[in-house]
Amino acid sequence: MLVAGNWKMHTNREEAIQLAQAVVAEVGDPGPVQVAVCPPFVNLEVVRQIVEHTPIHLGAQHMHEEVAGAYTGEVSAPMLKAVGCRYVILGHSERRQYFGETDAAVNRKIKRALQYGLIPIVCVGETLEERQAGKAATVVERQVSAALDGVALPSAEALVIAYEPVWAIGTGHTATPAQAQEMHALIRHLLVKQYGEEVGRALHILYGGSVKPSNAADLFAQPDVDGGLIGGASLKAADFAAIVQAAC
Ligand code: G2H
Repeated sequence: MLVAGNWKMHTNREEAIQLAQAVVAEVGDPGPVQVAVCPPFVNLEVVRQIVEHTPIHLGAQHMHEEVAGAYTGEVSAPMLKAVGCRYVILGHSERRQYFGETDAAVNRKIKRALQYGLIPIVCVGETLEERQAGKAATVVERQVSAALDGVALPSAEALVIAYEPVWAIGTGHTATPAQAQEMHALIRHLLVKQYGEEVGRALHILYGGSVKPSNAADLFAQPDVDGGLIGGASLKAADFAAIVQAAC
């Protein structure tokens, strides 16, 4: 199980310090559950100082596919690695929607992240329009296949998929456990096809989209749901800790 908090564009420096300290205190020892927080770039360093030597891992929300160069405003895989990141979220629907991130770009970023020993948390998910048109499975299948095209994995721990239906993100409308399981099973099938039974079954598939303490346990109880990518609820340490607890 893996529970990762995506802080998005929230927390100034002081708020990030306080939230990270509270997460460390509230989560305590999560046992076998892996836990990560993904603050904004500018707060990675202060959060690293708080979470290092604790069970909480550090992740970033985005990265550029090139290693260095004239890309104003961007941050690269070796930079994230050097600041202590273990994870990097790639292809979040907000990046796809507002910043034009394509399946092909996500694919290149995954390869770069793996090259630098970062674990990509690769987000996929359909929009409401696509779901209503009966295209949810086709869209997710396309996103997963394109993202993983030519991607070799050294182990099942090297990469994570997050299924985040766009209609459930920050809207309060969570997918039902059955809806989540249906899509996770499809993703599992694709992973097994590409990486074989052992790795395909062991890869983590997270659910994301309005996960809260009240719905986490039911979602995590689904056979192919291996944890969650948590947005809004990760900004309250007690809620985040309760969600981690639901994964234990
Ligand atoms: C989906 C999720 C975290 P929220 O974006 O990635 O956000 O939990 O606020 O829906």
